[in-house]
Amino acid sequence: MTNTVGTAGLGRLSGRDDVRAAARDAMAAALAAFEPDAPVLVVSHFDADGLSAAAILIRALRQAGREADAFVVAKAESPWDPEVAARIATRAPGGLIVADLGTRPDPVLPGRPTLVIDHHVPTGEPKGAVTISGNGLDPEPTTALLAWWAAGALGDQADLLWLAAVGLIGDMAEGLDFPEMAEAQARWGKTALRDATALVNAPRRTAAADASPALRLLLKSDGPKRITKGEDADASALHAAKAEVRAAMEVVKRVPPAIGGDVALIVLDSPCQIHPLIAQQWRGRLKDKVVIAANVGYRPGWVHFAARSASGRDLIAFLAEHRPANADGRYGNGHAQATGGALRNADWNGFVRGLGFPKAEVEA
Ligand SMILES: [Mn+2]
Repeated sequence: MTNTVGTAGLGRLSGRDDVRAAARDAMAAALAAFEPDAPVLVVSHFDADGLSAAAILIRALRQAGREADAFVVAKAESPWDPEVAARIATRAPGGLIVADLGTRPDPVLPGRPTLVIDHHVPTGEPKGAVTISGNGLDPEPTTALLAWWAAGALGDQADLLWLAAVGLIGDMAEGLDFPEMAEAQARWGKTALRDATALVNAPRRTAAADASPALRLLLKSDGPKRITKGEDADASALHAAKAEVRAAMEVVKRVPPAIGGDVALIVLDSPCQIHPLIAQQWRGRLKDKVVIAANVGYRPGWVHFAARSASGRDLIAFLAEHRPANADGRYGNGHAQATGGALRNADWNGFVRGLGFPKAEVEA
């Protein structure tokens, strides 16, 4: 069954209520296809948006009497990696929800009923899945807000709205015109929501990238203050993660960009996922450049990089033009203004030679 409510479906709807109703209907259709007596497995990204989406879905499903569990991808993992998909399969889910991990044509577990919830630029229409894609909507919802809309199929989710706000803030969509954001700010407080988001986003940037304390807090908390003011081991882990990331940023903040044509390249060497933060910082200072922050220390044998631009240029198209032959599904996905990738060292060397930065080659 293919039932896409997304780039084609949602995007054509003009009224906001229609978009919300479409997300609820898609969720109901997906759940109807799931095996009723086996657990629902929510596979999600490990950032604030992905984790909040997972927490919303799991809490709403459990509240409705369904068994539901999480599978959060780890550092440098993708559920489309065969070994990761094999680990997902051992959980024997009756249905799979793939949240904030991209919208791809190939299924994670072929033949298993699947719901895709996502807002990145699709690379195809998921085969045999129900899809809720926010990509192309104006304003564009993040995965957590889409999940909250979808969870409306399971009953009233007013108490979980703060989680949708955490996802919006985490993906820098706080300023978009969503009435849900204003409602969450009024009920739980702007500062508490922002501080909780910063904490929830910290563990995935650390060298170990263990997002499980963040997810546990999102699953059990009644609001952001439980996270910001918490003193248990999970809350302490988030504060320690934030300190680790701050120290790693301190080390690399003076690394100067190399400029070549319309590209600015900053090469870092850190086990922490700080390259997106550095790209974001330089984006504001080099407004006419394609800013690429690359990290040669994130994962042995690979170079991970983040690309940002303030010029409005389509970076997914830019990366497609420079795509190395061996690049896999990690390369050049995401959003037109915020993308990136991961390349094996030898492929990275070809990529930077092509961009005119031979000095940025690494030992292959
Ligand atoms: Mn997201």
